Amino acid sequence: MPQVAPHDPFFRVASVPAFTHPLLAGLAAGRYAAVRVPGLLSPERCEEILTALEHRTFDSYGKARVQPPVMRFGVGISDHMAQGGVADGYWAALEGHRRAWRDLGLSFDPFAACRQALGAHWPGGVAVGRRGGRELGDGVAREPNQGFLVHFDDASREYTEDLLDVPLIGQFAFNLYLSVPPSGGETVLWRHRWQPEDEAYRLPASYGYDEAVVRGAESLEITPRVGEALLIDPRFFHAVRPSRGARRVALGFAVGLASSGQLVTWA
Ligand SMILES: O=C(O)CCC(=O)C(=O)O
Ligand SMILES: [Fe+2]
Repeated sequence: MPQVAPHDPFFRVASVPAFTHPLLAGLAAGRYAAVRVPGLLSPERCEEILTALEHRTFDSYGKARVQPPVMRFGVGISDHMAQGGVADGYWAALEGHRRAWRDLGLSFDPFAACRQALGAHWPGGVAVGRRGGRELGDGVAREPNQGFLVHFDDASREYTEDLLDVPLIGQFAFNLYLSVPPSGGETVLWRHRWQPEDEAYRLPASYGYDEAVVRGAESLEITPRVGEALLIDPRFFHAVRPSRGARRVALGFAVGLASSGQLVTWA
């Protein structure tokens, strides 16, 4: 008899018209690995942002840590981590970030629109997270044309103390795709969470791991569409495959489920 790989019925993707209360609760509880909402932003709104970004200079994430390079427009907190906390430079950089996004002259606030859709049905609502009373970054536009290595995101492990003023009881990663390539650019998730033995696979000084870290684990692959929002549980190891033929640009931010019941975002 041929061997059929066992499948976890909860390691699945929901594709739905809206971020409903049960689906967000299900994602936090581990009954889903990801939730996709096609058409969260209209093609016109995506195009408006892309056109505004077209002639802007993107920065790259810290070159030592992020190889192959990932470009971004806006400030991300991962470049400002210091001794398990947040470096002062983050707050200074955020002022430039707010100016840069304001100077795009968009007819709407794209991160506010994403937050609104994310929290529309969530009883506790959604807000940009705070640290020491100060509001964190609202999001970045990211361009991982050469992909993201296999990695996971977990603020509870990355920071010594609570990152935000409210403790988190769950975490998600939010992406809204503005431009996708005709081939490549898939987001891959593995049903594997970090365990101490995995450190043997960490690439030196990098955010990423050798792909052997997820060998044998069940996986699922998502091909993003323009205007679609994807919410994943980022504690599952995940990666983005290299793009071919066009830019892969997404709005992104981290989402925490606070112990207060509110959803809080940061970047
Ligand atoms: O671009 C994506 O689809 C996922 C990027 C990622 O690693 C994240 O959002 O944590
Ligand atoms: Fe990630």
